[in-house]
Amino acid sequence: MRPVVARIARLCDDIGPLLAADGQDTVAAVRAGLSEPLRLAVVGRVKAGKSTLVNALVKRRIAPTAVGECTRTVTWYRYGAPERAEVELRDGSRRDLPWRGGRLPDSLGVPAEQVARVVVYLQAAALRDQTVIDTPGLATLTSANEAATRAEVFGAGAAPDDAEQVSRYAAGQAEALLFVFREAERKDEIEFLTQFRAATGEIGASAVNAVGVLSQSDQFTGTDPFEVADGRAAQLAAARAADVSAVVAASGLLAQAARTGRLGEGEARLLAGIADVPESLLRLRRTRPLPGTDPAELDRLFGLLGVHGVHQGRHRSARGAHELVQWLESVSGVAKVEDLVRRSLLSRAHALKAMRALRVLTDAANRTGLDTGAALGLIEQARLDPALHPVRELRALRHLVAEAPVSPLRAELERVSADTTDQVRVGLPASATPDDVATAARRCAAAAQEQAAFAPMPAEAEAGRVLARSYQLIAQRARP
Ligand SMILES: Nc1nc2c(ncn2[C@@H]2O[C@H](COP(=O)(O)OP(=O)(O)OP(=O)(O)O)[C@@H](O)[C@H]2O)c(=O)[nH]1
Ligand SMILES: [Mg+2]
Repeated sequence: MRPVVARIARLCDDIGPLLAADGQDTVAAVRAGLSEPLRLAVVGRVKAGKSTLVNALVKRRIAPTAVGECTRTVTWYRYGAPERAEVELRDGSRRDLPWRGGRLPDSLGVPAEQVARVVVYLQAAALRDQTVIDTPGLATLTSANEAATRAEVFGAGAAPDDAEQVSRYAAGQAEALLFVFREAERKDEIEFLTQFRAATGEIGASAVNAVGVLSQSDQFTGTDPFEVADGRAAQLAAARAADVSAVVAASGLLAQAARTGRLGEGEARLLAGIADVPESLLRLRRTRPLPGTDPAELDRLFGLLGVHGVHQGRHRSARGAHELVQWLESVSGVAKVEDLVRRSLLSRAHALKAMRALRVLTDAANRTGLDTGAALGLIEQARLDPALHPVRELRALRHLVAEAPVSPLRAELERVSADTTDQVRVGLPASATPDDVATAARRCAAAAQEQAAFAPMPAEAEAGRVLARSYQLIAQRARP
């Protein structure tokens, strides 16, 4: 166990006896969650393309993307064997769901208001280091069912008399967020983030725990829709720098088609066969069927690939399914999404887990403390422990990005707070000796201290102080 996580585990053990029974349940759940993969919630407005993207990331066509009950519930995709699905009810009980052909059933067999979430266990490589949480699309952030989604994902926003529910699900929530935007310019997409932030406050999205995807990039207009989408994604990232660390454009649909094994040689042949048909005739295919092609098969292809995917994919199919799938994978941008998640979120998984755990434990102490003062005292003690320094780094980074986004300290703090080696943290090659590391770390600490002293903004001063401490700790680790 990493020191940061081990320290939280010890805090859980110490604090449990000071809380009432439901607080103890919360603590037990937090402790159990420490050894699990990072929980990444995929959130966004209704029909943004969340579930399609989840399928692409998990490489299974499992998340329902049409209509049906399952698109209205929170679904967790976790690593596990045997592959199965269960529904967890609000009273805490669980029921197995029928699991035929690796698909979720259309109906959950229980009234929707009793359902807390669906949990699907898959042996998918992508789930080894992240649990992906697909959420129902939010139209606005005001209505009651959306408050329930918020409570499930963040433990925030539930009515105060709902304390029991909050505590039960407090343990079951996200540690990182992936926002899915459908269009860059739409006011309600932008407002969504702002409202989301207001509704979730301190614990909501920030540049340390959230990334963005501008989805459906195949649908943008222009000779190269993907290029247009990339430009919009960059604008969106600049405008929302405090809410998400970056935004990349992607087509979940094309990625899903490439990765979920439904494109074979038959499909490639069909596409290659219509390579020379004018687009105008393809559009009229329903009223004027194309000679030699099965209209139902063609429709199915349009469903799998969308209009742009079919039009362009026709010219990438002559050499068979392999060529087509490779093209889809590369234009879909899904690898950029994975890379962003890895760099910005998975690389900080332990600190993100600790950050959320501290918040949940503080909540539990305030709400259920038998001796609240003593419980809060233990939390304070833990916060000051050098083992929890990674959490202070994340806090400082969050403040810095919000208040002084172009500060030169940002890149430094990002590098130091990432899950990497002390050599990299102090800017040395992997071959550097402990002595080299200690010397460099002391030099960096002095520089950071000086920056803190002369910083014009409070967030920069904080960043400088925290960095100085980070370097001191590195020096101590190198030469105890
Ligand atoms: N062309 C295109 N269509 C997409 C893409 N992603 C999703 N869609 C379509 O958009 C519709 C909604 O997709 P979902 O993935 O279900 O969206 P969602 O955000 O999960 O929707 P809710 O959960 O109902 O809010 C489906 O018909 C998808 O096929 C994409 O990248 N390109
Ligand atoms: Mg969905």
